[in-house]
Amino acid sequence: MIKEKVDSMDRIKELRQRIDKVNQQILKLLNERAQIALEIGLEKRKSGHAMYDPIREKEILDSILKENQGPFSNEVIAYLFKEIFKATLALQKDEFINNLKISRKYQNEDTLIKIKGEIIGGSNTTYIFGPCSIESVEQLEEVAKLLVNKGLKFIRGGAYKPRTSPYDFQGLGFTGVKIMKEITDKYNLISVIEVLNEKQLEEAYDYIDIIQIGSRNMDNFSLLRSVGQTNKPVILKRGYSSTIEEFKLAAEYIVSEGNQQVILCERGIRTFETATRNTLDISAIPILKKETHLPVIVDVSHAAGRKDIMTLLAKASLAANCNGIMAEIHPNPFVALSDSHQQMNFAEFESFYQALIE
Ligand SMILES: [Mn+2]
Repeated sequence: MIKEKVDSMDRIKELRQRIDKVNQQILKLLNERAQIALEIGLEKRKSGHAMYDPIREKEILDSILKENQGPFSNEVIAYLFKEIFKATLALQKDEFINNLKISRKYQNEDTLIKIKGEIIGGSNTTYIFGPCSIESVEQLEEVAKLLVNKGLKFIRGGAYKPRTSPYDFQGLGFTGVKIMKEITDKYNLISVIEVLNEKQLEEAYDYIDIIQIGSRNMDNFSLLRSVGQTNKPVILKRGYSSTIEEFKLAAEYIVSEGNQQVILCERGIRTFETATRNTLDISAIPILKKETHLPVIVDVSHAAGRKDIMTLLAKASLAANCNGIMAEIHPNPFVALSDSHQQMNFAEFESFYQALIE
């Protein structure tokens, strides 16, 4: 009896050792398979083939099941292999995303953008305020004085306005750019101006400090490539109907051309909600910060489209670890030529800004 027990124990021990060995082999083969799949993925991407090929997957599965002699049933084998296929596809995707130049895996340290003695990114909080549109020297100068009084360095203002209707005010164009240059020179400020196309980029380039690519142009890939070939920082706004991955790939367009000075700007996305102009995607902030090394700022004006909740949205964004806040202010929003309802007047701005810095 005792002898039998000892024999059985020995037998189990021996079988377990064989299992251990087979596990090692499966592990090795799984990773060998994954490695080959990664190479296939790379070739597919280069040649423009789709990553997921259901017909090929079915062919593989059929040929495997044909060879199946059990004891596992075909159903179980099919299930196990489908899990392997799924994991492989996810791996191919991860590998691609992690190899992007904007990826945190590609570069672990935060990208710091240095401009006129200021640093955007890292542990810095950057505040960028100004009118929706530049309307006159007087208007922009009033805003500039307010900012200088607060020790703020950045001023935004639209010269080329992407408006929903072609009959709305389209901005002062190059005249607006020159007004901005005059004011930033006079008050030693740093300007942010949006350009909508290559022609405007060329025309305005020497006059502006930071180039903005607006939400409607996030997937204007030729414009992205063009700003990627410049030497100036770029604020890239998220397309209002773009996923985080599409947003990251748009930034990659710029960085892939050699310009790493990209600031990502979350500005709300279009959802079914109508209480706000857009829905501010707070979760995009920690995700972008985690997955990329680029600074992330938040435009609270366009996200909400209403002033009454702007302070709390900005606070929430800062709590989510963003690198800066952008908002629209105007000396007299009632008569503003664009976005009049969402721009803060100076009194509103006072309490807004105070709430953020205290
Ligand atoms: Mn605006």
